[in-house]
Amino acid sequence: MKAATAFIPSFPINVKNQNNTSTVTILRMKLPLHYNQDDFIPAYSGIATFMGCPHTRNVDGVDFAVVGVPLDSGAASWRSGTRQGPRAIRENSLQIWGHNRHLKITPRKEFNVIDFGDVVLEPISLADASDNIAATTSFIINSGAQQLTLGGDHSITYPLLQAHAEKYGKLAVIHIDSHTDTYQGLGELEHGNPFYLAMKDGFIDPDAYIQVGIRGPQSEPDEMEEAQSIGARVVTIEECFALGIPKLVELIRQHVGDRHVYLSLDIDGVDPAYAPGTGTPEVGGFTSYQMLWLLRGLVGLDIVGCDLVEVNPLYDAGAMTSILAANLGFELLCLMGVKKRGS
Ligand SMILES: [Mn+2]
Repeated sequence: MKAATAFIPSFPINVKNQNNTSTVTILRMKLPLHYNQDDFIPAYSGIATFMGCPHTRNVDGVDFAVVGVPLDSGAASWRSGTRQGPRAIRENSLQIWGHNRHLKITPRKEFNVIDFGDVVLEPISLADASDNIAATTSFIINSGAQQLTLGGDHSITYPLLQAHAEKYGKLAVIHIDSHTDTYQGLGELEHGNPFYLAMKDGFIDPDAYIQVGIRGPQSEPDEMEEAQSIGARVVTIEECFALGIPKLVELIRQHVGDRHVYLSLDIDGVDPAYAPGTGTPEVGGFTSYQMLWLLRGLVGLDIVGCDLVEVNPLYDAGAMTSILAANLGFELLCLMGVKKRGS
């Protein structure tokens, strides 16, 4: 578990001019960023990877791989644009210097963390896109790395669960969202039914699936019952706020226990006052501060993989949603890091 290999040449560099007659020395910044001793460039400079992690497809010896899935499912129900999500999150992650004071971890210092880049997708075939997401994820996690996936709309969680269930067996799932995404009448995979299909296909342990933050006008009166009928413990936003974050965290922890957990975070679980850049915003949700503490409260759980979906930069304001998403992604990385470290 040593720091990732440099992708920036060592400094100082001597550069010859065209006639090979003289050299100029390029100096580096005096302090490294992102806890990477090779990362001597300003955060606003260079090509944006998640938290400045080296971009590589080589997963040998990698502890954590950040993977983008730039996808709008064809049946996106309202505002499309989540295909722009991974790039916006990466760009706004560069200000995250690297140490988590609350979880007491510095992931890039303690682990080999890479930005794998994006899954290669077929935009005109959701089925092909889904297959590619599952295959790429299997390639990464079967190497021993754990994956943090940046979406993309919520349809991507189906192949992500598929790949993780192939490795770990039926998964406990913590699903933070304003919508149940267990709609049964939609037919083929899209962003309203990934958890229904994943449950039907045996990827989720029905005794350990919890939905957190559910709210909004419903399309049918029995939406909650529909989710409950496949085993979901539906925690509405009213119940979340009545409990408060510490007791909510306790409820979630008890529901998943010591099983392998997959955590899926839809940014629309956060109130659109804090995260307007999303496809189907629902008012009356978590604040960004509550969401940070909800995640931190899950420390110690055996979280084997995570995704953060539905960021839509086209409807963002001042990049506030992407900045929040980048920070939530950092918290997810830290949760997995603390578990992997052993405390
Ligand atoms: Mn969702």
